[in-house]
Amino acid sequence: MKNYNSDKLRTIAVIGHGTVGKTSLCDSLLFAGGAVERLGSVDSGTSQFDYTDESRERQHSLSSSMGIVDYNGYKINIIDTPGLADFHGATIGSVMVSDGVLLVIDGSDGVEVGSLMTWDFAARSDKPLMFWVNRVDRNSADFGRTLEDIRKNLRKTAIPVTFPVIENDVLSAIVNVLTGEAVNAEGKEIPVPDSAKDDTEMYRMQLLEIAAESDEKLMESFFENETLSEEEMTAGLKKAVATRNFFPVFSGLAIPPVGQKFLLNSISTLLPSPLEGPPAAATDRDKEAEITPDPSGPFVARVFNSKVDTHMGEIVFVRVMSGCIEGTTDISNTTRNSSERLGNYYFISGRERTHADRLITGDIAAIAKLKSTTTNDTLGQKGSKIILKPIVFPQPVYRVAIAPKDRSNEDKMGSGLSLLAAQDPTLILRNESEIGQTTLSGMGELHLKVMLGRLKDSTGVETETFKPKIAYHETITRKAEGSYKHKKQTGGRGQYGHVFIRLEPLPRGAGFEFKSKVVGGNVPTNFIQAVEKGVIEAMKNGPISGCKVVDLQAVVFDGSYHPVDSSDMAFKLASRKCFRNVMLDAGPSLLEPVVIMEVTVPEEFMGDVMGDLTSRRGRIQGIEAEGAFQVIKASVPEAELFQYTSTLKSLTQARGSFSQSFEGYQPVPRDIQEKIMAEVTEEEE
Ligand SMILES: Nc1nc2c(ncn2[C@@H]2O[C@H](COP(=O)(O)OP(=O)(O)OP(=O)(O)O)[C@@H](O)[C@H]2O)c(=O)[nH]1
Ligand SMILES: [Mg+2]
Repeated sequence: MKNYNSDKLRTIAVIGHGTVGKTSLCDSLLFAGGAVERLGSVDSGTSQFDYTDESRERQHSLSSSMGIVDYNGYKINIIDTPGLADFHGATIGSVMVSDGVLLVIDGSDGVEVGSLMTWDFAARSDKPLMFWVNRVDRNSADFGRTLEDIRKNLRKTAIPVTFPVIENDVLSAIVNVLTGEAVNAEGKEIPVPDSAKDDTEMYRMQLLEIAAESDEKLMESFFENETLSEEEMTAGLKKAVATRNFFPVFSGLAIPPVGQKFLLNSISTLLPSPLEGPPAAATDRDKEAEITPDPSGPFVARVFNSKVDTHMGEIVFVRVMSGCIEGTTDISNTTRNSSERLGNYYFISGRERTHADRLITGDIAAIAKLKSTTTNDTLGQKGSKIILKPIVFPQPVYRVAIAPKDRSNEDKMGSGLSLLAAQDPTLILRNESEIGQTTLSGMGELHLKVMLGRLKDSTGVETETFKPKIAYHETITRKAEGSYKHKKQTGGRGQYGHVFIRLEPLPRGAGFEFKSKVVGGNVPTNFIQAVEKGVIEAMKNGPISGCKVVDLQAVVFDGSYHPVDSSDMAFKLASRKCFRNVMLDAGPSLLEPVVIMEVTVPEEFMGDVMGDLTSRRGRIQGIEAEGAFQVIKASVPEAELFQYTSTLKSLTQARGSFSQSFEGYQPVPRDIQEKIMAEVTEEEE
C-alpha cells in the first residue's frame, strides 16, 4: 500500500444501536470504494469486518475491526464498532481515535437507546459526527420522520446532504443536495427526479445557511451574492462539522449498496484531516501538555485496542497522534516506562494486512511483537515522558465469582484472564481475599460469556461462574468489657496469659484502634503486642458470621502474668478468646456493603424500575431528568443486586442503563441478619 500524507488521511468510526446495519454498511463502503472485488455479507459469513467465528456465531460485532478505502487520493480508515452495550469498550476506544464518527440510524426505528448511548461517546470527546439513515427502502421506513426524530432527540442542525426519494412505495433515487447528482436504486446515475426538486432546494437552503453562519466572511459573501460558491460552501460546511455546529445526514442502503460514493466523497471533503483536529491532552513529566498533530513533531501514538490475532499473535492497534517514524525504531512505552522495538507494523483492512514501512500522524495501524504494551498505553520516542490522557472506559457492572472446572487449572485461568483483562479495560479480574473468591467483572452477561469463550479457545481452560459471596462485616453496638485467663499446666513448662479487654464502638469506616491502659506492669510491655495480635486475629473471623470485624476500639486495661509460663503465644490465645467473649456482650451486629446506583431509563419505565429498586431494599435518593431520560439515584445493598443488568434489561426492553459506585457499610436489618447467619452456618457445615 502506498504511503499517504497526513492531510490525505481520514479515520471514521461507524457507531450506533445494534443490528442497524453498521457492519453491512462498512462492507458496502469497501466495495463501493473498490477495496474489494466481492461485496462481503454478514448474513453469508463473508463480511470483511465480522469474520471471526465468535461474531459469525453470535451475528453481532463483538470487537472493533478495520477497513481501508483509497478514494479520490484519500485513504479512508473505517472502523466498524459493536452496537451491543456489552462491547461498548471497543466502541469508545474507536471513537477516541477517529477524525469523526458516522452514527447509523435505522430508517424505520429512528433514534434508539444505542443511538443515544453512542451519540454520547462522540459528544463527550467532541468528535465531528455525521448520520447515515439506513434501510430507507423498507415499507416501514420514513426518512422525514427519522430526520425529525434525530433533530428532536439529538441535534437540530442535522441536515441532509443526501436523501432518498420514494415513489409508489419503492426507492427511486438518492439525491445529493450538495452536488445536484442522483443515483437510482441500482446505483446508476440519473437526473434528480422532479418529485424531489422542492426538497433538494429546501435542504440546499438549510446547508447554505449553516455554511454562511460558520464564518463572518462567508456570511458577508452570502448577503452580497445571495448564495455561496461551491468552494465557499464546502469550506463553511467543513468548519461547521469540525465545530459540531452541523451534523450532515446521509442516507441509503447497506444492502444492496446505494448511496455509498456520496458518503465517501463527503468523508474526504467535510471531515477535518488529522492535522486540522484539536491537540490531544497529555502530561509531560507530570505537567499538563498538549500534543499538536504534526508529522514533524515528536512521535506519540495511542493504543486504543489490542487482541490476539490467529496469524500475528498479540497485536495492538494505534493511532499516531503526532510525528512520523520509518522502518524499525526503538521507542518507549511511556505509560509503563519500558522500551519497545517498533518494526512489525501493518495496515489492516478486513481480512487483509499489508506490511507498512512508515507511520505518520493520523495513521491507524496494528503493531505486532511488542513486549508489554496494551490498550490505553502511550508510545513515544526514546526518552519521552509524554503520556496521553487515558481513554475513560465505562466501569464494569456485572460481576461473578469464577473458578476453573478442573481445579488444577487455577494458574492457567488466572494468566489467561489477566491477558484478556489487559486487552479490554472493561474486563476486571480480582482475587478477593476477603470473600476468598476470584471475581470477574464485565459489562454484562454476554460480555463475560464471550470472554470466557475466548479463554477456552486460547488456553483450553473451562470455567464455572457463581454468585459472588458478599463481604459482610461485623461490628459492635455498645461498650463491653471482660477478661480471660489462659492457663495450662502440661508436663514441663506451662502456659499463662491473663487479660482484661474493653471494646467500644467507633464510627462507620473508622476501622480498628488498639490501646493499652495497663498500669503497674500487670501485663509486661513486651506482651502487649501479642495481645494486639490476638485481637487482630480474632477480628478476621467475627463470632456471629465468621466475617471481618470492623469499627471498634479495643483497650487492654489489666491482666496478670507468670514469670516462667507466660509467652507471646499464651497472651495471644488469651486475648483472642477474651475478644470473642466481650464482643458477644457488646451487641454484635452485621454490616453489609451498600452501593449507589444511578439508573438511566426512559420516563415510561420509571415507575417499574423504582418499584423494583425499593423491593431490593433500595432507598431512592433523587430523580433527575436528562433529555428524554430520567436518572434515578438510589442506595441499594449489594446483596440484592446480583445480575441487575439482566433485570434492568427485561424491565426496560433493554432501554435502561446504570452505573454503580461503592457507598459504604450499613447495618443489616434483624430479620435478614438471621437469614444470612443461617446461610453462613449452612455453608460452614
Ligand atoms: N435489506 C437490508 N438489510 C440490511 C441492511 N443493513 C443491514 N441489514 C441486515 O441487518 C442485519 C444486521 O446487520 P449488521 O450489519 O450485522 O448490523 P450491525 O449494526 O453491524 O449490528 P451489531 O454489530 O450487532 O451492532 C443483517 O441481517 C443485515 O443483512 C440494509 O440496508 N438492507
Ligand atoms: Mg456489526
